[in-house]
Amino acid sequence: KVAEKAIELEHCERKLLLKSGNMRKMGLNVLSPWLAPIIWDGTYNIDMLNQQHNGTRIGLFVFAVKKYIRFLLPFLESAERYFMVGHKVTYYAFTDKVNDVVKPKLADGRILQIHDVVADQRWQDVSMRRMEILTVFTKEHMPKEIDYLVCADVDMVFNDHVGVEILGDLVATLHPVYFLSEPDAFSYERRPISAAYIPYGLGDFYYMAALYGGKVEEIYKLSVSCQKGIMKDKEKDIEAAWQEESHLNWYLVYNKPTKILSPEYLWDTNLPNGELIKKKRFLAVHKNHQEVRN
Ligand code: 2GW
Ligand code: MN
Repeated sequence: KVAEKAIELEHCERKLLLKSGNMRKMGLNVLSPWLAPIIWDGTYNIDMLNQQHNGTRIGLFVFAVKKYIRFLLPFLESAERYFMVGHKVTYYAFTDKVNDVVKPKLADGRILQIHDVVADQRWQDVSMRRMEILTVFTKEHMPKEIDYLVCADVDMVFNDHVGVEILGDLVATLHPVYFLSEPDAFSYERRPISAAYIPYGLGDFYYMAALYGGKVEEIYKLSVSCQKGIMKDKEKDIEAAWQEESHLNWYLVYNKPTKILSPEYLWDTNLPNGELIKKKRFLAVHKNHQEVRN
């Protein structure tokens, strides 16, 4: 009875906190509760950071299988304009149609690697396959080739500066739909049977899997953990609500990111609250879901 009362009180207190609006504005802060910077326009000095990152090698990991191959060229061309301009960049592009890849013109110091990958039947498996590939490449190839790795969805274009301000040990991006939401409204996996389960009351932000990154070693650990979770769920014949995004969010509850990117770094012009987002640096390409997914 006493314990029940305590839980009830705690619940009321949480509700009050949420009502006061403090929590709701979390996604507009410039520091997380554990003091990780949240990167917005004006929170960094790009000239100083560029100097600090003189010589830094950056990888950009992207998957383009089946019909999504059409997004690859615009993605890469926009990256040439806006992504880590002036730095050493290696693109790691994975596709099932290596011979169909049209290569963009690359600036000096930038390399495009194209790798063959199986095309899974189910789109959910395509999306999750990225984690398995990451476990291999962050262990075997990338450690000697790059210092930091950035992982991105391909159905996106760079639309403004995205530079070394996004580099850190472990970096994740606020989901543009949830940055003003209360934590209990986040679309975490809520079934205890899943390895990605996050109970109500836990979790700080809802991150989108369309952009995250970090030191190669950190992405290795992250991908191994997520891949394990995906396989555990498969053995039980279940799948997390948002595939690897759910597992990514689980990992980041227990391994806090050292840097967080604001929705400037993941936006969709169809979304509300766009007036809060001064720079729209990385934009979702509007697609015909029916056509592109079948
Ligand atoms: C095909 C049919 C339905 C959905 C995806 C695909 C598909 C995805 C595909 O045929 N080929 C392919 O290369 N992909 C890759 O998976 C591609 O890199 C794409 O950007 C990524 C994720 O799929 P996408 O972009 O259609 O999913 P979104 O935009 O709804 O993304 C969020 O949710 C996903 C999980 O459901 C992922 O976590 C993703 O990272 C999230 O941004
Ligand atoms: Mn996407």
